[in-house]
Amino acid sequence: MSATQSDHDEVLEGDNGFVSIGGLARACGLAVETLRNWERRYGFPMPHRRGSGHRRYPMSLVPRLSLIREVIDFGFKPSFAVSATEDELVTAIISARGAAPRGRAGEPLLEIEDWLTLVRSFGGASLELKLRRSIGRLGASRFVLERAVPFLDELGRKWESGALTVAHEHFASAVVENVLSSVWRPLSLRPRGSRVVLASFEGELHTLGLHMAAVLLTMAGFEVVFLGANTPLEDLLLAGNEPQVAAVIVGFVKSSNLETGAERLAALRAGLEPTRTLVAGGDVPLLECSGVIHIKTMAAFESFLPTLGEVD
Ligand code: B12
Repeated sequence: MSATQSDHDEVLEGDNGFVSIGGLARACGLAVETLRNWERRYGFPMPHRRGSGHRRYPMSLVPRLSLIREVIDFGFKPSFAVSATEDELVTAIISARGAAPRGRAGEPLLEIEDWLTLVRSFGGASLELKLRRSIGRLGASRFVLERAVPFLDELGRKWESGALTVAHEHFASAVVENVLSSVWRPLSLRPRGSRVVLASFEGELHTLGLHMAAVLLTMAGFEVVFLGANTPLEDLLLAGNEPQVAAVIVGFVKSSNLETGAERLAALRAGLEPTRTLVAGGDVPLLECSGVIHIKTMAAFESFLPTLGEVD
């Protein structure tokens, strides 16, 4: 448990890094009443008290309380979750999700939980800094595969369940997009190989998968021509038939219109030079289309890259 608990009756001078019980409850997705109950029953989280008697909590409690809430959401008892160590909480979440941990058990989970805490408080600068540090530590490809994908997945789950709002989701995706493009854009200026065009079809606004693909492509030496979201078919054909283009890659997500998607893929294939590889990326039930390679995951995409044309 946190060391700050020992001096809980200290009268605090300022609010720097401290929040009210309501603020803490909002930041970790718990009810105010729950926090009061746990304080009575388990002695955690124990607040500092202001002169007025109001409770004040350090923000550093948020990641641990968020893990506790998640463990309880998976059906574990509060008596276990509140007194468990961080490792026990992480293990409980991993086993409940049935997910295989990578590297040191729970490390990605804790890191992602920390980022989600920053998303809840719209901590843009700190979130960006932490994502960049993670890239520095893991390298860009591993960051994409082992952090960015599960982070956005968790963000989507929390958005779907109402634990995070549209504002949080927009905010987080803008930060991720900025960080990813700041990795791949400079690399794309010094290509060692052919060009690859990336886009999604008209009506499709999800582009983070394309940015992740751009990171993997530029790390492998390709030059990326990024057309992004909402691209009309004729523009894709124009860019895709330019010289030096090895491939055109179209991204799909669960909400994409797959019927028009399949039609447009067929039209794109028919209009592209036969030498251009055409890839449909995304874990969606796309109809098979001759001459189109469907790649469902980022990990599979990374394995596919060496076949995409020689880059020294
Ligand atoms: C960020 C986001 C947005 C942002 C996008 C911002 C941006 N710049 O991209 C904005 C706010 C625009 C948005 C809008 C909407 N969204 Co949205 N969004 C998301 C979120 C949180 C992340 C999506 C994402 O980019 N993930 C990163 C990618 C890489 O992960 P992934 O999609 O799981 O992809 C995996 C594979 O498919 C594959 N892959 C994906 N793309 C590619 C590309 C290539 C080349 C390759 C090889 C592989 C590949 O790799 C990934 C893992 O290996 C998801 C939640 C989620 N869990 O996915 C919802 C989600 C996709 N959105 C959803 C919805 C409903 C919408 C809206 C319709 C909401 C609305 N009512 O307006 C609109 C649609 C707008 C439109 N016309 O396209 C739903 C779709 C549900 C469904 N089954 O239909 C989701 C799943 C959220 C949810 N759980 O409800 N969204």
